[in-house]
Amino acid sequence: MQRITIIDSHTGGEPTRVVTAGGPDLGSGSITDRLSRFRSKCDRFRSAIVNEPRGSDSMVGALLCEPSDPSCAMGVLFFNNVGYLGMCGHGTIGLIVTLAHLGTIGPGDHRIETPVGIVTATLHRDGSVSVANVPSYRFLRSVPVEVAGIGQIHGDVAWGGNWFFLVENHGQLLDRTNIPNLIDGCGRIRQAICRQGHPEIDHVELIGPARSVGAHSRNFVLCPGGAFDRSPCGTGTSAKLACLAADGLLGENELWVQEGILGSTFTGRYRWLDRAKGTIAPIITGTASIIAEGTLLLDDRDPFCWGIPLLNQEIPAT
Ligand code: PYC
Repeated sequence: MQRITIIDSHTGGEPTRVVTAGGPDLGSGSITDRLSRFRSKCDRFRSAIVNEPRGSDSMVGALLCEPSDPSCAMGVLFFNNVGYLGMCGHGTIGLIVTLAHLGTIGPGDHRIETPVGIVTATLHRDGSVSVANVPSYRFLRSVPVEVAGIGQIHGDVAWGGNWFFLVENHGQLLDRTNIPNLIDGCGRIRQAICRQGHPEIDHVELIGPARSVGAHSRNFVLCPGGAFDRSPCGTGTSAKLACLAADGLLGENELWVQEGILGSTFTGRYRWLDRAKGTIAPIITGTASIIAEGTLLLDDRDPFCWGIPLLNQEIPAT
């Protein structure tokens, strides 16, 4: 019987499961070396930790590792029901709140190595967390895509630590009662944009008007494994900020309150890194709540010991 200790939290409704002991030993080397070892040699641990029967399609796992960059306090690998995420904004907020809960860290800045770059997470005295994310940018503006059952739509391709296709003219109601249609529509959009030569896009983000006072827009984000983000998506909000900056619709350090499909919010702002190239440094602020402490038991005699993956989903190429 193998034992893996975990702490679960949620960030605006989106779950994060931090492995605190018993995870796979990924050896040494760069964080990308360890990610490739996780993927090629220990992938069944990923599935066992986040998939049913111990987890769910929306669960994001976080495995801490020694940073290879000595300026970082830790390294982290994020994973989900079908594979690995370059970065995860809600997961970083959940990780920091988890480490504060354990007493491992206190208020202040914490540099964290991820496979797509270093981020700095600041734990504030009120318990909220700001994540200075990796450099983000819009790659393509208003790309036309012919989507089966929907017709032609236009969207922006942008990087915020993961690849996003952001769509405004989708004609869908961004309401939780419409979630099955939103999942179906975003799945079709992702298929169409991937077939059109952008297989790197693993998240689709629909944008619409905000509902709550003080928010600037609402989104719905479909994640690579077919689950939707319950939070406003930290990397998706970073991609959105890059598009707003490129269009001149949001100034440096102006606040942007992004609402997710459940109404929970992240507050974003940015500063320019390279105005000519359209590259920004986004900062996303949110809160997380601890919801469980536990031990996962892995018994090889259990036919579902290594989780029940969604068989119809492709593993993204991250
Ligand atoms: O918050 O960046 C995020 C995220 C990515 C996938 C799920 N959440």
